[in-house]
Amino acid sequence: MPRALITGVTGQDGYYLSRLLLSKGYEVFGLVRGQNNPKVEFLRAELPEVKILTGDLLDLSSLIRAIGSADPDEIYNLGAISFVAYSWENVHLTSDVTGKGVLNMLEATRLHAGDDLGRIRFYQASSSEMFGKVQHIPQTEATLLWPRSPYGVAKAFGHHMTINYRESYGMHASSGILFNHESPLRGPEFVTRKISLAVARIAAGLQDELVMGNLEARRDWGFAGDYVDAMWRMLQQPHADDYVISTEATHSVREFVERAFARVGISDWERHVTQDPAFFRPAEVDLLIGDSTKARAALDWRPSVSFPELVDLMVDADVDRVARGLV
Ligand code: GDR
Repeated sequence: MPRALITGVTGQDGYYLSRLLLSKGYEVFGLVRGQNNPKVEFLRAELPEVKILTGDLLDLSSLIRAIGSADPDEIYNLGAISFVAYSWENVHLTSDVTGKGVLNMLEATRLHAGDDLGRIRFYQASSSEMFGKVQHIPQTEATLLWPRSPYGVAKAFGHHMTINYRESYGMHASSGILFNHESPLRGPEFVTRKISLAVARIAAGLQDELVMGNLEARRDWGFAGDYVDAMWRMLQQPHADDYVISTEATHSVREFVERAFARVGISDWERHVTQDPAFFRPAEVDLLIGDSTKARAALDWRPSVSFPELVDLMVDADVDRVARGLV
């Protein structure tokens, strides 16, 4: 039975990846920080087979201990402070967790693997946010990184450190440059879930207004369930590498809002939407669209959920939650 260790297991991707690996017969270990994370209870209830270990990306010795007890064949480093807007307010913490945390995981993996460095396969969750002020459209693995947020800078550090461990030590360390990926499990601070939740509540008469930031930003949005499959495929390759994972379509936040309201039968959506400078960012990533040709060819991967399907499935899930009195 292959063994996998997932950091950030209580996040959206941690859930979908755990489910995927369990369905493939893996023994899955999930790293959580501390005792009081309410999302651990959700994971325990939904996927009780996942074995919970404690450790902190900031604490190298805790990571060495966790890797020692899981003794994994594959490590998926999904743990990070992942909300971009928050990263300006917590620059050092974001740099430490999202950036140096990757180094700690790579180092703990290297120390555990000993002489046989190729025996543990390592996945780093890199991000399209690293492209920032985009230098090429669409973005590929070779596009220059020009991050536009402390989060993006920290992810770029982790990305280059992963490549360096691969090249310096021969580790099987791959970096997935994942574009935005969403699901009904997305946290409500991210724009897609903020919209789907508000639209469901407005449709039910529970609230009247959706307060937004920049409606013109464009993103390449896919479904998280598809993207964790790409992570797994990367680690099944004979050689580690870097891959862009994207749908190759871009849409504005405005289009997301419009489609979400349409799903609940509201056409005069402007009546419900206002904008507040508080939700604008000090520096914006205006346009993301990924070229995932390499992943599609080498990993035989492609997304299965289109933009309108994604909006609809998220809105439907929140309409259902509202009907059940959960949100
Ligand atoms: P992003 O995701 O920063 O792309 O990072 P987010 O959903 O937060 O923002 C997307 C775009 O929407 C604009 N926007 C708003 N965003 C939020 N959160 N709230 C608003 O009210 C709002 N109004 C407009 C933003 O300005 C932005 O342009 C996500 C995260 O999952 C990262 O961890 C990941 O690395 C990248 O995707 C790929």
